[in-house]
Amino acid sequence: MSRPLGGAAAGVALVLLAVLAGTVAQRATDPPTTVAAADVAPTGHTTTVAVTAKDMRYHPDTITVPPGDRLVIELTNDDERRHDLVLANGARTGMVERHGTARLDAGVVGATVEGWCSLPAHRQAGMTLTIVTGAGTHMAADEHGIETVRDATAPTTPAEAVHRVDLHVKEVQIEVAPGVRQLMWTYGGTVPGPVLRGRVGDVFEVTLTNDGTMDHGVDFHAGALAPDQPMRPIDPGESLTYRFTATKAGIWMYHCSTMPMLHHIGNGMYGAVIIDPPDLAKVDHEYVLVQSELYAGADGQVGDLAKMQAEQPDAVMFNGHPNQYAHRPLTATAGDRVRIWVLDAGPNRSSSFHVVGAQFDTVYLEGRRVLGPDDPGGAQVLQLGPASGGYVEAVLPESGHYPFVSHSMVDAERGARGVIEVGPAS
Ligand SMILES: [Cu+2]
Repeated sequence: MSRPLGGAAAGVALVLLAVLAGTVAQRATDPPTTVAAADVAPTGHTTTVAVTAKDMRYHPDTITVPPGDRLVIELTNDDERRHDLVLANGARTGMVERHGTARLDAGVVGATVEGWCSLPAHRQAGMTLTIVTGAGTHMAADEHGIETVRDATAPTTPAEAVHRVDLHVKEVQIEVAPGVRQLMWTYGGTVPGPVLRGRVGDVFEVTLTNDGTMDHGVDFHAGALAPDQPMRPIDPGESLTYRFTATKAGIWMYHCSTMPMLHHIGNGMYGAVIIDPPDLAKVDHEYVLVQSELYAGADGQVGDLAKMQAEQPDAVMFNGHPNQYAHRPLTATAGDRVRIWVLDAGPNRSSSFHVVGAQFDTVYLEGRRVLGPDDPGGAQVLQLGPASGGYVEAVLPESGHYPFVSHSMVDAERGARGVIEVGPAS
């Protein structure tokens, strides 16, 4: 009945590896990142789980199986199109017609197994499923698998010309991916930190207070000044005032200024400041996406500096959680003009931001509009290096699901992807 402690610990490690190494991506050919099924003693039990395919999702999309159990998945396709389910261990249902059912024998499960729909683009649109081993059968995770989804809606530009901002450094436990908690260093308790917004000429008076346990600081790219005093690291319990005038438009990064910055940025200390260009038009929907990488340390601990140095992210993500908008899409209506601000916080990876099915007619890159609706050409990506940003606009022509990704596909598979769900025009 009870399992040895080692087994329980391994279970935790499996969950961690599962979600991070394979949120999306594990190819069947990948070397196993977890113990092989053969390493687990079969229990002789079979766990049977009903999974429904609907709206380009599997419900549930995370299944927990006691290690050593045989898993059988009974798949019902309640969608208006064909789907299948393929597992990284080679098991597959074959094509399931609309309103059809299929039974998949996943075998004895001793390690994490990723699954997906093999129809073109379905996996990218969010049809993924993760089987993890652990106590209990049906994991209580809700549909999106993590506790919170960050609202990607851009804040409106406040009327005032002086922005007084209280920014507290907090070292907090965050569920960065389903079942994976990390001790993140944050501005204000979230990763990324709050999105600040103003106009050219505005003054930002930021009071930074260090509520953490080690020294931290801040560097706002949105203002030009001598770094010596405002960017100095401060001890726990200390505060400083960082005052800058936003003289230039753009989406600017802010981040911790304490060495090694790779570790402080890599562990969550970054955010965006939007300074509106003077001629910025109103659009139907305006979103902000901050791309960054996750380098997970041990469960509940800080990020792994060695992985950051080796540039081996466990996940690449928008607004702090891999895949969050694949499961909780951004929304728009057919014919709407959508503007998406994108900042690449890195710390290491570039972004090649693309919306599947859309063509950008407007591109604003690092302080300059490089493409507008009157130009005969269009753009397919917003190309960003670490610590650069801009925005794109597109009119989404008809209702449907438009995935967005970093088109560096390895990063899309690591979690830098989401969906814009476009409803019909009324
Ligand atoms: Cu810091």
